[in-house]
Amino acid sequence: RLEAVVFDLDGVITDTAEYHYLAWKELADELGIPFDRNVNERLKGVSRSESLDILLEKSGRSWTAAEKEDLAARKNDRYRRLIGQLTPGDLLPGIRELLTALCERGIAAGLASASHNAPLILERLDAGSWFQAVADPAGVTKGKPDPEIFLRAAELLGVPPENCVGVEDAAAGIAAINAAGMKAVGIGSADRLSGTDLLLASTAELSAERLLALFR
Ligand code: G16
Ligand code: MG
Repeated sequence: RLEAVVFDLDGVITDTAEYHYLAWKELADELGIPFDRNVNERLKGVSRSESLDILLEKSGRSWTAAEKEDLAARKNDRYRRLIGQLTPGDLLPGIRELLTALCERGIAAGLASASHNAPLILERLDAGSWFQAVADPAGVTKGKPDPEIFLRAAELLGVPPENCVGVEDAAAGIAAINAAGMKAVGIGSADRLSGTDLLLASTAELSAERLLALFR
């Protein structure tokens, strides 16, 4: 029985990847490190510190923990300034309709994002009231593909994972949903995402009916 839907944020609720890219790019340019949208693809769903490690791979030197902390903080300041521009119009297609339909049917919604900025983003999107639980990545020790953040969201919702659907746009996220024992809905194409119970090209194709059908 479908009791709850647990969503990824970036790439599912809204598209913050471009803002992450712009903020990382400005830092990379300052440091003289090559960085482009292809490298940015590797940062999707990956934590801030792991993203920095990927960016610094091409720097040809090693960095102390304190230096890395400073660089990550600089990127985050820029990123937060950029996401300040988000408005409810930046919800991805079909998301408002889906969240409204779930709410009407008494199906809970939870968030399982690696982003420490998720509360600010939900506020900017005016989407906070739709979510009964937002898992805090600060309290999670292992990132996706580990199931921890999805399990944490289900626990906060008080729903067993087998009665949840997880929605993700990244391969590591689909792996995390499967490892959590939830039904996995992928947003994207089959060449990037495998192991989904339902694969949709875009969030516009999501509907409460389609998610309910996974349990029939
Ligand atoms: C998101 C993005 C990642 C980002 C991560 C951490 O994950 O996809 O690119 O590095 O959050 O974000 P922050 O620096 O804001 O803590 P998700 O899980 O929402 O796809
Ligand atoms: Mg994502």
